Amino acid sequence: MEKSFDPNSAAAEGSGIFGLPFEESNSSLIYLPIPWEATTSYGGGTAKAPSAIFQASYQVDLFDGEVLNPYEPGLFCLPESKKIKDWNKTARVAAQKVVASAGKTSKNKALEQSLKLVNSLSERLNAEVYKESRRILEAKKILAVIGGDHSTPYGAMKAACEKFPGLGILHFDAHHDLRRAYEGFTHSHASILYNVLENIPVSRLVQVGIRDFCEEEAAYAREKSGQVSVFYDSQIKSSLFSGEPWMGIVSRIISQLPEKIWITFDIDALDPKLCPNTGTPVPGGLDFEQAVYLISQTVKSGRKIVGFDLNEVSPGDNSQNGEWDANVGARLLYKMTAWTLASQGLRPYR
Ligand SMILES: [Mn+2]
Repeated sequence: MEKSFDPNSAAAEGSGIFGLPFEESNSSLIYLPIPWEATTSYGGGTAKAPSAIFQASYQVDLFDGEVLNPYEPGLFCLPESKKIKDWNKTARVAAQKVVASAGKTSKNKALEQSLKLVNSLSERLNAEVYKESRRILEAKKILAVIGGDHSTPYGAMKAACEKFPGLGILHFDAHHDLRRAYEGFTHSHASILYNVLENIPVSRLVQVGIRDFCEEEAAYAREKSGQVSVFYDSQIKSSLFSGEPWMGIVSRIISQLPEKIWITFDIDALDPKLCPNTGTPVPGGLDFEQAVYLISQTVKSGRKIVGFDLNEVSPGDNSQNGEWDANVGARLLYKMTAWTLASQGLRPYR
């Protein structure tokens, strides 16, 4: 770390994420930003999340009351890929046409072409994220993806599962994301965990906060009950309302997790007061401290977080209150970073 760096002062103009002075080479944890929202079906803006979170990260204080100086092992955010930005633009225009047709693309040549284009660009994106993720993991660094919509971390989970066989997924979300090819898009944000379960040999999927889903997704989760555990928001709330402490619910959730985990965090798992501009907000959900407590207890149980992603943060289309979403996103990113480093023995905690 540079001698001039002072963790107590405001972030210097032009400094790295969280106002830090690190380079990729001297960082233990690398953020991979993916400005992609091709298949977003409702509110947009999540492609702008990586840069909005980066800006908002300057406001996050580096001191953490639980994990000692989480920034010390070095945190670095890669620049956004121009290529991915271009793919996103092209895919988004094509996807809008398909979405407008409400999935009725068959027998319409132009729409079929648009759908094909979106699906092939999604595959290219997945390959690119996978390649970058492997590069980071092979350099023995910790990987964290900043989306983008929820389809973005697919390649990262694939790479992480190859490196850490038996990997389990801890999934925060308002949605199951178990749809098969939502609106015709093979790699829809609403299909990410379906695609993971079908194609990546994860040992467990534990979903938390789920409260907006279709019958088919719930049935699929039940079919896979040997591998998938769901903690629906309604069940969580009814346990809380009848007096079970959050600590008890948390330990039931953790008991479903294997030793090594990837966290995939859709910001809409949280109460929408914390993410008003996210693409598909749903009333209810977790509070910030409940989510962080679950993550911290997971680490204290001895489990290891090998990497994580944060997705569906949206600064919104008008900048009026979009800064708030990015602010919450940056704070959650820092908390997940802190506990990931703690779980790997890189930082002491209490
Ligand atoms: Mn999701």
